[in-house]
Amino acid sequence: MSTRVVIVMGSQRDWDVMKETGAELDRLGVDWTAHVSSAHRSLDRTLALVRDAEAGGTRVFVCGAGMAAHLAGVVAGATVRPVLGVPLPGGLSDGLDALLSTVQMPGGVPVATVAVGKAGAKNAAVLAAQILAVADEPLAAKLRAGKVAQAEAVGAADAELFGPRRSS
Ligand code: RP5
Repeated sequence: MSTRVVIVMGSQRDWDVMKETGAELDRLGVDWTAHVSSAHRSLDRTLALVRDAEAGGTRVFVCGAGMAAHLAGVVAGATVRPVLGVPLPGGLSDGLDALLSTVQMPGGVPVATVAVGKAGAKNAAVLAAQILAVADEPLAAKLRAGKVAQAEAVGAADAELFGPRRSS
């Protein structure tokens, strides 16, 4: 039995960003596991990992990689589950290389690509949860509560900076 979400990253150095995905999934109560497995350096291991996870019941893959970031695309080629790609900073233009490598997939092999870096890693977790929530009403309720909390935080920030709202 596999976790519903599997996070894969190309290098152990990617964990500093990709741990944001795990932290957000924890906040949402979604089970996950993470692995280091490179599309370039350990292709066979990556393919075996994806096939085993899918056979074990994994619903969504989140793949983080930097530079010539082919990991999400390779995983997408090996599964029919949704693949979310997180481009990681550090290469050319601090992640522009990874963004283009992750997002520019050929027709028929989609990778849902999120923002570069920590915001993207967090959003990949939220998006994975939204995919799961299509068939998980308690999780959908948590996501709705998260939206309400976000809106309240914006209102609180406005009030803190500029005082209570006055009607005109
Ligand atoms: C990518 O190359 C990895 O995802 C990592 O972001 C980048 C550099 O990897 P290391 O050489 O630091 O292991 O495949």
